[in-house]
Amino acid sequence: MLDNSYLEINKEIKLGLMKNKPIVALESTLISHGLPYPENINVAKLSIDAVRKNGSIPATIAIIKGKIKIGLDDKEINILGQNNNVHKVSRHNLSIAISNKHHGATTVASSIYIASQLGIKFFATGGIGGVHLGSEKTFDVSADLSELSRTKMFVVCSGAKSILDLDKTYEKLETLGISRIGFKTNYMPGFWYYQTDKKVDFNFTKINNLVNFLKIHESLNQHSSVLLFNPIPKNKAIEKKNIDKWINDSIKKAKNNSIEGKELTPFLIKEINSLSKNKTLKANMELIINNALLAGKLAKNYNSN
Ligand code: PSU
Ligand code: MN
Repeated sequence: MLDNSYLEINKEIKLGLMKNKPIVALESTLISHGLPYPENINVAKLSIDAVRKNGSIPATIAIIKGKIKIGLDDKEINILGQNNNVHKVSRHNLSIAISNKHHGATTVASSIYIASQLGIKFFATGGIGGVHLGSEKTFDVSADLSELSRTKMFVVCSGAKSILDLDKTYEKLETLGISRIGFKTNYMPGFWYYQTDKKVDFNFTKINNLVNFLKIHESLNQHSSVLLFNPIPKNKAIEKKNIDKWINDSIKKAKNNSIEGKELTPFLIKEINSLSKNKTLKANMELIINNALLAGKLAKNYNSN
């Protein structure tokens, strides 16, 4: 269990956990390192509203002055959105952030680790991390994947981020025992674009059937998370061929500037937002909020079934 002395859970969530209310955890790296200011603050608040709108309790996770916070107030969201000293915190540097009393934005990996320790079942993000292009040389594979295989969460996302090697990411998910479930899609989504050519393990078209499946996964006591793919709405999606060009150009720039490790994902996203004249930024915002909505709905249904 997590040591209480490093943990601050807000009242509503604490009560919700005690009374077994539906709760959806949200991450904070997308606030501090995935989206620019002030869009990041808007998305953080709109995702919270989206979870609430569908009858669940939102639980955004972050580290503020070395404390793990579950449920953030406006002041804390502002710190994450505006302060330049917010570290990107995954599993490998979680304890470091706490011992140095840093501000930290938690990635999918560290957020689901913390959420699952607390008994929260549902989580929403935009796109998960995965296997990077050129990983055969760099070995750069997001800790999101290994963490998904160690936790038991239901994770709503629009696939893995388009900048990644999505074919390899898809295979790696299977290797790690992580179910790739579509909600109203036969193919794994491509984050900013509607779909890849990778088939989902199953496509559920009805919330009730999906919730029944999640209950079965839970009762089999499989110690791995389920990925629930919710594609970006078709009319908001960007064409893959446009995205591919922006990705190639931004990867070249990253190489020329020796950007690697945890800086790589935020750098590429920022570059592509600028190359696309913020079309990707708009798409990113849409899909994050759309995923929070679905997670809120699923958590609520899961609890009342
Ligand atoms: N989803 C988004 N934008 C983001 C991220 C997800 O729409 O910025 C973040 C998540 O926090 C994810 C992280 O865990 O990017 C992956 O980073 P890396 O590739 O360094 O593991
Ligand atoms: Mn990485």
